[in-house]
Amino acid sequence: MAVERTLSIIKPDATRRNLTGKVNAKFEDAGLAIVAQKRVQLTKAQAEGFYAVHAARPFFGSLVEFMISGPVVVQVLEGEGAVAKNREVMGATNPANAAEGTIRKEFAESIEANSVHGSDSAENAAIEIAYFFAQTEIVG
Ligand code: RTP
Ligand code: MG
Repeated sequence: MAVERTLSIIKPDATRRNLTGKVNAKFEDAGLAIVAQKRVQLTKAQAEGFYAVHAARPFFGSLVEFMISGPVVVQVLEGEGAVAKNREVMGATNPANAAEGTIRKEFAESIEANSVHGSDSAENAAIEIAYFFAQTEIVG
């Protein structure tokens, strides 16, 4: 499998509880390297733009408000099959359905406040990485 990059976001419920290091340990233990990382307060426009694909969903407004409720850590993860591997480490969207040992099983508070985001395809990963990072900020 090829080396890939994926976009990860540590969400406000996790930064609020000082879980950035514990989440990062899960990624690194799984063989994902953190090749770019920054802590930012998203604006409403940035959050709406990032989640534009979900604009018609009933949870969109609530999701945007949640994502701007505190700082997030945006990061680029790199490794063999990074997109799928990251989603495996994250666990199911709803923590009630997440497997043992996954980030969402251990840390998520709810289906919305579920601690992490991860790109769902290599194509979307490239778009999402470019949304937050300049190429010069990614050091593999
Ligand atoms: P993500 O995009 O954050 O990695 O999560 P995902 O693919 O597992 O979930 P997705 O379906 O893309 O939904 C994006 C985020 O919206 C929130 N959500 N709330 N209230 C609800 O029913 C609901 N469903 C989804 C979650 O924060 C989810 O991660
Ligand atoms: Mg998604």
